[in-house]
Amino acid sequence: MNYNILNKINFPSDLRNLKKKELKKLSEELRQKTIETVSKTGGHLGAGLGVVELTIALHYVFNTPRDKLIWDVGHQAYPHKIITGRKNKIETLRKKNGLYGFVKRAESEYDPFGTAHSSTSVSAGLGIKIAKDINKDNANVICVVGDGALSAGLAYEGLNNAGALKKRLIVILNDNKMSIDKPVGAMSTYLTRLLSSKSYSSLRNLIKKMTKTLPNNLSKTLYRTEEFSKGMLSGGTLFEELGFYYLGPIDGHNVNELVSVLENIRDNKFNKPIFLHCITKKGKGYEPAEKSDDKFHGVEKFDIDTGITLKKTNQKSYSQVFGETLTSLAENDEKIIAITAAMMSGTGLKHFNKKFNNRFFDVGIAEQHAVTMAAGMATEGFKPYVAIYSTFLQRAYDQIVHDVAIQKLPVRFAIDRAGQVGSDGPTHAGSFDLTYLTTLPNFIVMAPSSQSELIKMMKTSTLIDDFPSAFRYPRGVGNLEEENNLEAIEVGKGHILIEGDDVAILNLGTRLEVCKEACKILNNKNNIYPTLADARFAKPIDTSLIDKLVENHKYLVTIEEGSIGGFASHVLNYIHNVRIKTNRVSVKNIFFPDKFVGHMKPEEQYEEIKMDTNSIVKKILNLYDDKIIEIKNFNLKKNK
Ligand SMILES: Cc1ncc(C[n+]2csc(CCOP(=O)(O)OP(=O)(O)O)c2C)c(N)n1
Repeated sequence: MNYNILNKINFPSDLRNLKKKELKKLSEELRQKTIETVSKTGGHLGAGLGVVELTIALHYVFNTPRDKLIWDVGHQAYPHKIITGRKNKIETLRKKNGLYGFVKRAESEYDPFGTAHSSTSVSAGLGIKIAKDINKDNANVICVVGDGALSAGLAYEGLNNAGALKKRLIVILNDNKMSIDKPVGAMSTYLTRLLSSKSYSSLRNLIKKMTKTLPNNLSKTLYRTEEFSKGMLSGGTLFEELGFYYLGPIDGHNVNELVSVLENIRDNKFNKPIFLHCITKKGKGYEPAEKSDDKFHGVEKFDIDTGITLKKTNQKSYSQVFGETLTSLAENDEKIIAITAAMMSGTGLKHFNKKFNNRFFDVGIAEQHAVTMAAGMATEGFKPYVAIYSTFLQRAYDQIVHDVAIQKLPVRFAIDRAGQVGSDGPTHAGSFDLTYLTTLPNFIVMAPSSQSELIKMMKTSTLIDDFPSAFRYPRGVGNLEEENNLEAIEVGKGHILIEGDDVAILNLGTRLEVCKEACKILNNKNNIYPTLADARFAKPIDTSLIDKLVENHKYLVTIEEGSIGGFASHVLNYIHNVRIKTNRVSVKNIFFPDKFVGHMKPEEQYEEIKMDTNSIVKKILNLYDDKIIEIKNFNLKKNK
């Protein structure tokens, strides 16, 4: 495609020089540019394609960056990035040092608030609006929120407060009738009802209602516009009850109509928040996306003509292994229930849903509710498995503490995307769950070092009926060695894999392979033979294993895929505060650094934070430092 118009647009100020009639053509070009970009970079596509017209209309009408525009989740913001000064960098999306795949304040003045976790936009926008009011700055604040994001409690907290405060906040509902999978819940049904509402046809009454409701000349202006005659206002009682002016539903792909409506909103001095309901299509304008089940929500690089993913692997992902194993376990245990918070496909639960639909619950983007609901089920003797990504589980921390841990309820947490997650970057990294879970009394926390270990831990978790338990596993694929081994392991016990000399590596999680490689290098190049142990449990820690490692080694190195305060802290606490007396060992803890790690490939991230094979080798050699020769002599007892 020739980007005749898009070539002239670098910033919204360029866009505002266009004639209205050029906007439709620009929409086509921007849509094509977005498809072309994501086919090369991978990332989120469907959501961006659904807001192309809205993006253009918003920047055309509002005075961004002075007016503040907040994209909820931020995964739909690629078209926004292209027309806000980042067109030339757009192919660096999600790559090391490139553009972020969500919205990041540091990236552009057009991004007033960072987003990636959903449903934050209304609260953030309201905060900005309140601050602007205090500063007597009348800039507009616009939040664009999806229908999926409206399943989260946080969105209502924001709407509720905005209505009460009567702030002139503009909330645009991007209603595409999709979350990642099909949206769930009563709100979703309500929005569908609004759309098919009979009041659509009784326009006269609506006009009357609007004339009464809206201040000054807004209703009159709207009345005149073409889009209004198609039925601007068709009810929206719930949002009106919350204190908003509700407008819509309108066609979110008719860019000229959008412009007229937004101009009306911009130019009228309404004295309470406004809620504009736009109907859009996820994946709009790209046939493979429109036809696919998930509307190309998140994709790898693909061939534009066919929409077929370029990168294929035969290996199973950890999520897949989790989903398949839970399905097998559920076959013999009718108490098992699976719960997801809007991530059925992402957590590998599609198959479980098909097979045990009555024991599968997708609660929508509602992590807090998922956890407390699971706690309720556990009181009735069920075995709820709450499958949530590490990063999203952060939102449910109070529920984990108050509803689960204090009551010692046997909720099982399947924590996906633990550790670094690659191109989704710091907003999605699973860095903290080891820390925030192991600090809780009554919790059992496991971290498999392989997919076979994950299966064993899942079997183990079915037997843990007196405590809450969690197992955390990474994004990506693994080598599944023992597919059907549903053998439980002993709670709180690790095991030694390689017996060695004076340095012991106590690994938790999937860095084990890297540790094995590091051992080989140390063996072959440095004549150092570490002991290598797999801790399996971050809580309770295996104190007899630690005793053994402490007593027989000069150095103990712990490794985990998480932040400070997790597994290592418990090991150190045991050595220094419980054992106290026999402490001859020097301990080195390897965990995530005290910084948010940027987006790049996972292997690049582990290299950057010095948890790759070579860095681990170096760290172990550094322990020996200049005493290496002395230690080698000291260790003659070993016969490697
Ligand atoms: C707290 C939280 N949970 C889960 C997700 C994963 N997630 C990203 S987008 C999305 C669907 C959002 O649906 P919607 O708001 O309708 O936007 P759409 O993708 O349809 O444009 C989900 C569940 C998230 N970003 N944040």
